[in-house]
Amino acid sequence: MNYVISDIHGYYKEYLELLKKIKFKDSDNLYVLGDIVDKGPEPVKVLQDMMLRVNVFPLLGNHDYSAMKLLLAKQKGRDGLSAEEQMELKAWMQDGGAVTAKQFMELSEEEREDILDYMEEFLLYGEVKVGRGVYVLAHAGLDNFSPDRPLEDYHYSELIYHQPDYNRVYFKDKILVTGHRPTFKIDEQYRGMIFEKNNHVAIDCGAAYGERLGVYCLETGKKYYVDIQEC
Ligand SMILES: [Mn+2]
Repeated sequence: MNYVISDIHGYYKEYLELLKKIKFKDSDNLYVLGDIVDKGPEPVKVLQDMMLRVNVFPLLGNHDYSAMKLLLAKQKGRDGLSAEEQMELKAWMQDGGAVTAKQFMELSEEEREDILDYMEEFLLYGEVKVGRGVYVLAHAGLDNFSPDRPLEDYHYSELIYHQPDYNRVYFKDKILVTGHRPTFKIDEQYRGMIFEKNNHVAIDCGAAYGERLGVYCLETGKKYYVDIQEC
C-alpha cells in the first residue's frame, strides 16, 4: 500500500502510533509531504526515524526548507550569518524553529551532518499511480498552475508556500494531495479530518494546532487518525 502523511511537526509519538495503526510494513510506502520539523516536541527524532526507513519518501515543506537552510549555514561554521540570514533565523525561531534548532545542536557532529545530507535529498513533488488513479503530491502549491505545465518545471518556492485553491479542480484526471493548510482552515467541518473534494485530498489535520495527525491510503482512500496529546 501507498500512504501519505503531512505536517508531522515533531509529533514523534503520534507519528509512531499512526505507523502502528496502519501496520506499516517493508512492502508499503509512506510519502511524507513536508513540515516534518518545528513546533511540536520531537522534530529531530521524527527525522532520525524516517532516515532509517528505505520505504519512507520525504517531500520538502517550508519549515523543512528554513530549517535546512539555516542549520546548514550554522553547521558550515562560518563566522556569522549575513544580515538577511539573521532576519530569517529570527523569523524561523519564532515560527516554531527553536525546538528544532535546540535538538539539532544537541547532536554529535556526525549526526548533524547525516540529518542535513538527508534533508538535502528531499523531493519537491511526487506522482504515484495506483489502481484507482494517479496522485500528484506536494507540500503546498501549485503556484502559477497550468494543467500543461510539467511538474519538474515548478520552482521550489511555487510548491512549498502557496496554498492551493480547494474549490478549483487542478487536474481532471489526477488527484492533488497537499498538506500545509490545516483542514479546519479550509472548512471548519473538516477540523482534525482529511479533506476530500474537487480532485483534492488535503491531509494536514492540524497536529501543530493540537488537533490530529492523519494518514491517507492511496489504494483504498481509507483515513487513519491519531489525536495529539499535548504534554
Ligand atoms: Mn507548510
